[in-house]
Amino acid sequence: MKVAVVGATGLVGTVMLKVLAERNFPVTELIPVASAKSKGKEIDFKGKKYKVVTVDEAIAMKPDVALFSAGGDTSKEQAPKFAAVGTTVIDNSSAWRMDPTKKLVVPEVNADVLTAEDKIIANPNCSTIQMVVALKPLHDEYKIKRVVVSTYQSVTGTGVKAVDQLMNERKGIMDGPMAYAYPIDLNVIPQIDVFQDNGYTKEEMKMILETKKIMGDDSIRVTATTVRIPVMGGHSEALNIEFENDFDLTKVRELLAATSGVIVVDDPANAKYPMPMDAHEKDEVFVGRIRRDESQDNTLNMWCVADNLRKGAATNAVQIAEYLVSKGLIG
Ligand code: 2RA
Repeated sequence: MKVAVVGATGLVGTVMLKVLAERNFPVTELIPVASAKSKGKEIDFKGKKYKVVTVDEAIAMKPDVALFSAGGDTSKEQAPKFAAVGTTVIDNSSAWRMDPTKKLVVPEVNADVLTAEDKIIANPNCSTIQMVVALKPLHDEYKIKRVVVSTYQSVTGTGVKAVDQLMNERKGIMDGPMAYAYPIDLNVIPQIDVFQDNGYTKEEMKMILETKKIMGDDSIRVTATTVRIPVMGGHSEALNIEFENDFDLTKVRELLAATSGVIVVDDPANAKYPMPMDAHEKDEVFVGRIRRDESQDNTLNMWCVADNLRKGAATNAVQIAEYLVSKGLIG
């Protein structure tokens, strides 16, 4: 299968290549795509060298599938051109997520919405992906009324410039290039992306709106506070989940443990709970600190951690492609 990775030299694009190789996705020809300034740059994929090409060159090569992580503007402009030559696009930007004609997919939750007609498929926001993987089995069993989520997000979600800012600040270099308005080392920033008129940031609105679409249930009420923290390994989230019905804690743990893509790490007596350093470079969603909210009936508290570059972006996109192949919808 001819596979293009658009944004192949970026943080997520690099992980997409790694995941494609690790999962032995049936790539017969890789087409690494980046901006003109990276044209000709050599990419090593499964022991073979490939040269970076431009978007126009990649379109002319008519890939079977194109994984995009190149920003919303590039996706808006270029994804339809790939689709027009028969390519199935799986886009990691926010460009298409809330488009009513496009599917927004986390395979463990709603892969069944996909059809052969879907030529541009949206990969959800990283902080949304890990949350809905954990919510899905509980929603199916107890029906979720409302979710209150607070996030603790890795600087890798912003990109290389943010990682460099953190590493510089940790070395005492406080006048280097800034990805954020403030120092991030020894600090937290309660703003991810820009503020909307309602006082919420775009990141918070993504979690609120994307969750409803992926879960296929507009009745689920969500509110979010998203926070940037000086961490590398992944995003962490504190979830407070109110159900229509009461639940049994043992059954909750069993449901989560039985869910594909979820690992329960929940042994507080022995200080066992999920942490970014354990989730880093893994593809699962790790849940722990599972406990009843004693302040409100039918309500659960839970802690959820995942590598935002992997399950939160690259791996989810590759899993969508794998699903399409397995159902004969591409290739
Ligand atoms: C972030 N979820 O963490 C956003 C985009 N990756 O910055």
